[in-house]
Amino acid sequence: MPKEAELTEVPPLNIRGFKVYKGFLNRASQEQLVAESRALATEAPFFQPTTPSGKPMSVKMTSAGRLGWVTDRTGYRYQTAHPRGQSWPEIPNVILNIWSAVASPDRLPDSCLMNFYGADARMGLHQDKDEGDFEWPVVSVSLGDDALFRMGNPTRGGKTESIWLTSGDVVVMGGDARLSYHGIDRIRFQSSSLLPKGGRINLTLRVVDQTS
Ligand SMILES: O=C(O)CCC(=O)C(=O)O
Ligand SMILES: [Mn+2]
Repeated sequence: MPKEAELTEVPPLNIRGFKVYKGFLNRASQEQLVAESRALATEAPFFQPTTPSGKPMSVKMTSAGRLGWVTDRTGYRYQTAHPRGQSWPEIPNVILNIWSAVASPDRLPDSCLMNFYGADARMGLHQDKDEGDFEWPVVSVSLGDDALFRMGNPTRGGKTESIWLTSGDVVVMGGDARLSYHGIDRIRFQSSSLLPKGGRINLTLRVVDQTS
C-alpha cells in the first residue's frame, strides 16, 4: 500500500490541478508494482506503437482495464482489445488503490496505460485528449529510472517547466493541468536499481467514458 502521501510543492505547481507526490510509493510497493507490471505484460505483451504518420514511437506500450490506448496508421484511440485481439487484463487492485488515494474512490479509471522507456526512449509534448471525459484527472506512476518530465499549458508552444520524476513518484494532472501539454525529454538510464536491466515503467490511469 502507498505510504502517507507527501505532496511536494515543486514547479510547475503554479498550474492549478498539477500535483507531484514525491516518493509516494516506498521500495516494497514499487517492487510489488513491478511484479504486477510484469504479470500484465505476460498477458498483454508490450508492442511498439506507431503514430498515425507511420513513425514508430520510442516507448513500448500495453494496457490494462476495459479500454487500452493504441495508435497506428488509423489514428489514436481507445479500444477494448490488444492489437493481437484478446481483451486487456484487469487493472490490479494495488494500482487502483493509488488512484483512489490521490484522485477518487468514487469513479475508478477505465484504462491503465503502461509505457516502457528504454535507454533512448522519450515522449514528445502532447495532450491527453482521446478520452470522452476530462472531468477526472490523469494519474501517472513512475517506476525505475529517473525521467525529465516537461510540463506546459493547454496551448501548444507556450512556456514549459521541467522536473525530474523518480521511482515511486505519483503525478496528478487535473483541473487546468488536465489538458496541458506534457512529455518526457529523456531518462537517466540505469539511475535506479528497481529494474535490474535499467529502464522506466510509467503507469498512466485515465477515466475514458463519460460518467452518467
Ligand atoms: O511517462 C510519463 O511520465 C508520461 C506518459 C504520458 O504522458 C502518456 O502516456 O500520455
Ligand atoms: Mn500524456
